[in-house]
Amino acid sequence: MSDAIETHQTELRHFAPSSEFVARANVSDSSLHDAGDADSETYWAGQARELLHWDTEWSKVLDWDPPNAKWFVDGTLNVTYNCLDRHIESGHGSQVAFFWEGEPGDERAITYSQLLEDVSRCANALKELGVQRGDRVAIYMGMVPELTVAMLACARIGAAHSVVFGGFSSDSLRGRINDAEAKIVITCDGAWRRGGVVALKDIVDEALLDTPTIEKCIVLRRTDHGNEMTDGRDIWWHDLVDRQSPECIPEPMDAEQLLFILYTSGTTAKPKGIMHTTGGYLTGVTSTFRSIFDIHPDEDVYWCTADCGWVTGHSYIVYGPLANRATSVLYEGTPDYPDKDRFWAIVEKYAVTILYTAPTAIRTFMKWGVEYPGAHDLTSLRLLGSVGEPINPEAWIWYHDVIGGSKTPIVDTWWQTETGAVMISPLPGLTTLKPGSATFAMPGIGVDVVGDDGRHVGIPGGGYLVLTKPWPSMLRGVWGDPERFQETYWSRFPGLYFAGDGARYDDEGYMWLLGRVDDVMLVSGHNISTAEVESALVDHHAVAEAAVVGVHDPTTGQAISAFVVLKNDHEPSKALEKELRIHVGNLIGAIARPKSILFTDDLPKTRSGKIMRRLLRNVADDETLGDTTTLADPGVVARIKDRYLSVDAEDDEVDDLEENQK
Ligand code: 6R9
Repeated sequence: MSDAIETHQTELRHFAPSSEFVARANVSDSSLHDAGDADSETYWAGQARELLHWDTEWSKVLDWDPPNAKWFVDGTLNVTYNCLDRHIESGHGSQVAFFWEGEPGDERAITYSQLLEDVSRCANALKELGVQRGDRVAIYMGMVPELTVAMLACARIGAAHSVVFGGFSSDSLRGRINDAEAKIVITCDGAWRRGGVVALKDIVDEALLDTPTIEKCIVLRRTDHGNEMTDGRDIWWHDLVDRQSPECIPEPMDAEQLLFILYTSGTTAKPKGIMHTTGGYLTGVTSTFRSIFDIHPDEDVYWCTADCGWVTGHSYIVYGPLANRATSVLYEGTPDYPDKDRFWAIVEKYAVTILYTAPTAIRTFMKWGVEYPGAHDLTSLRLLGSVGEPINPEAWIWYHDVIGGSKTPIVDTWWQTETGAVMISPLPGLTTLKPGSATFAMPGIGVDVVGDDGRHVGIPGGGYLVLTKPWPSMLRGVWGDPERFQETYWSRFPGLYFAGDGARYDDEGYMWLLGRVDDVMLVSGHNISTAEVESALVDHHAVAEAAVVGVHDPTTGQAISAFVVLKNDHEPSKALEKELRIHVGNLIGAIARPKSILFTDDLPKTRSGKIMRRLLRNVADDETLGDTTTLADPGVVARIKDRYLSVDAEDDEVDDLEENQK
């Protein structure tokens, strides 16, 4: 037991950092916060200069023409030089960058020198295929080291990657490829999942039936289960990449060169291509990784359990850790294969010191029971992290006590695909923690909670979370849709970035995140828009109308509950329910399959025809209905409620954690 101070103030336990942790922490005083508060531009310029190598210094730190920002104007740098070459030049080429653990149990230790060679080969291969600076490359792979290699290879030559999570359907992949007008797609023949094969290449083949911009498809052999190769289009990774030179000059890129596009769900059915650029993004992730995860590159083994298909994988598996010369674990598979102790076996095997995972995973582990972590030596762990959704105090305490042996700080990190890097988090050697609170803004970041009028709500007080100043890793826009960028993030409160989350200050000014305030659901921490699932349901020939809401779920945070009106010639049935769930899974991906479907004869709508999702949410959460006076047909909710209560909501096999974890 450490000397963590535990008090019982306002019913909440406070956890101050132990003196042992403070003694060796990268950040143990308020100097970063003070510098960030004093002048955020100077602060970020200092971080950029101190933590990164620039080929050309910038002429101006920030060019801010709201909502458009340019950071480090005229500065040039190469992301992969910063992530790889410079560590080798400083004598750390033989340090392991990734301990990779395949799901079937195979393993590889990849040093910084090897990683640089692999990245250079892949970069040369892309060049051979005609990929140039500014081109887009789609990546659709499982969690194999070559996924990080492919991302870094793009960065080395100034092509933008668009990683599409391997759980998405062929339609979703096609939509993203076409939106970004990608030239190349890189994939695997298959991915291992619970001992079985997900035939990724077959999904790609289907997507590529209608993707006019794709010229080539590079296929990594992973599962070797046999797949079709299309002449002239498909090339095996081993035929193309392995024969390339292991040297590729890291050319300087403009600080505002597009580094990647990553799609995220919004309030309409069409996902948004969030754009991130080179200099500001790398500054943001490098700086936050160092201070939040307290990385000591010669001692720590860091493991972020996310998939590279999500932003957490981009920022805190690839770019932040590598820029800091971290040694990381990369795991291919699910937490319950071959058994429910796989994560803890990995922590023990690699003596992981820092673990970063999601509340949905933690709640699943709680459900599975303490015997699984209990069977392993977890004493190497010294710091735990959480991301993706609010972590409930009960899960926080379990994580702290059972996984962290009651001695590890927990950094609850709030951020978004759009913010690129963490915006709100404790600094583990400085901040006194409260279970369930993400605590305070990061140094140099302006955060506030405002009311409907856009004004600070006061302390204590609740309202909408906003960011008040531009920050280096901020999104530079929505690919191909500047209006949507303005409309979604910058129009609700003029001059402020609207995050779409509710939040409150407690009486000590700690921040508590309350989940989304818009029509975006958070399922296992992933954004899924109600509109996206509704349009997938309506796409089915039997469906006339559909409304979808996120309802509270003890494991996944929210679960998707669908209300469906069938066309006249169709009857509700269990078989149809199943068919609809499969249909949604096929169109979007398994993560978007509704957990429950209720057939109804009508939906609650306002007189202007807007579906009142709030009422459906109340029905699904079994709460009181509140004000129904604006309904066109007030009786409809009561009828739905009667039906809802009489139907045994089938507890189906929605893949809550396994494939969707961030
Ligand atoms: C990094 C990531 C963003 C949304 C965000 C919020 C929720 C993320 C959170 C959290 C409470 C945290 N969220 N971290 N809510 N506490 N520590 O998750 O990006 O996939 O874009 O999701 O996730 O609602 O707005 P992304």
